[in-house]
Amino acid sequence: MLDAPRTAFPPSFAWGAATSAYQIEGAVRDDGRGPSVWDVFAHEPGRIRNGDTGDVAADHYHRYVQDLDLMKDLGLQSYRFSVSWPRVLPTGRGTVNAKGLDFYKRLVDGLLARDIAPVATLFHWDTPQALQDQGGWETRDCAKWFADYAAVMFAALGDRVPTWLTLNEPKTVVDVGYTAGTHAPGKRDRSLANVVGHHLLLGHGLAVQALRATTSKSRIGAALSLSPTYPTDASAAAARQALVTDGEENRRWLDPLFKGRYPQDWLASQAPDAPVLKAIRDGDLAIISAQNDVLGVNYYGTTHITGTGARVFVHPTSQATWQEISPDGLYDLLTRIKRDYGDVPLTVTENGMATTNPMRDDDRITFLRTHFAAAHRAIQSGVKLESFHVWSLMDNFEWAEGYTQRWGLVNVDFASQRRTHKASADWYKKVIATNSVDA
Ligand code: GCO
Repeated sequence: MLDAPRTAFPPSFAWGAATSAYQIEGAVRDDGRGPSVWDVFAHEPGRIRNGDTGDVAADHYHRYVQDLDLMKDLGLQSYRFSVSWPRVLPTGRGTVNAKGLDFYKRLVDGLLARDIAPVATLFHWDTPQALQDQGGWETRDCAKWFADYAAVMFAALGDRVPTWLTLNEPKTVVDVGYTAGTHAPGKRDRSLANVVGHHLLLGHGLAVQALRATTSKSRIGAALSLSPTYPTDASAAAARQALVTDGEENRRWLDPLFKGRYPQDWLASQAPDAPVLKAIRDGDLAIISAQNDVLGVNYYGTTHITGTGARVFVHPTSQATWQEISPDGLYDLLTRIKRDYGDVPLTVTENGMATTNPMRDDDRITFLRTHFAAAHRAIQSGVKLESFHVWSLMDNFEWAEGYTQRWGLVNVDFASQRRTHKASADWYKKVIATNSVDA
């Protein structure tokens, strides 16, 4: 039997996978690491499903060499990880913890030795608890503290990490950490949340400045979670409501970064005395919109909005019930970014699904195949998409869901810490080896 025809990607395209520090590292008290908001939050009763924590997670801190070999075996060309801020700076600022920093030096060296490009995220939600005790991102100072930490990382690894990402999904911190309260730090205050959102963006801008102040030739940008938003019908009301949601989901993050302003309709929707309006100071947006070299796109699915502003699902979901699976949405999103925000080089920094099939995850294969095909169509349409990182390399601590949702290409048996390729890992290995996807 002949093999199915395959869709070839450009020769320079890089295939990767993504993880984040708190979700995989464990070793939360090793070698002088300080606590983050997630350590504290996960240990509060009732916060995480089954009382799970990231104390051990996938024990990657101790098993990183084995994990590097796993990546090499898959053929990964790019690996997106995050740095635990309190591992490097146990109280968030001041004295550097050499042992913590050394872990990331060894990780990066190990990647480079295996010809895997490191993509380092500086903030994947694990604010040092010592800074949270002083208000964390609620205070404007946190943007500066973050840039100082970023400068430490650039001094240590600036040249060896070709791509830096400042923030991962500021939207999730705002919507889930500060509004729904189901992520750390577990607050429920929308007006405070929006202040946090502004300070996160300011931290991004100051970190970009910090990189430019070094001799590093590395590139830098942010990783945003974006969701194309559609009205459910042709009515004017649905169009209006979808625009409001698009403002929250997408434009309030993209416009400051790429246009140097918040969307007018989003600003107008804030109460006249909303604290965020005072938090935005003269000059902030110039800092926030300083030229980005790259944009990381975390894409999980679409959002459909009715004329009354309700979200409805018109496509299937996954075990993660917030996820509406639509590969076409990825095409729409990538082409929209090019159309509305210019030709910034893009990387998919996360895309994947949770499945309940621990090993024979054919649903994940279908998911990835169709999303890779959508990415390919976007490239054909002229989008500068350079690389794709599957979320996730391996099963890990899925935040409030603990270990109940498995997002990995590689299965982790959390009792023995044994790693085993799922069907999707073997399938992805062939994608990478052939730089093509079976149609
Ligand atoms: C994200 C999170 C990941 C999640 C993944 C699945 O950036 O959304 O970075 O940490 O695990 O999205 O929910």
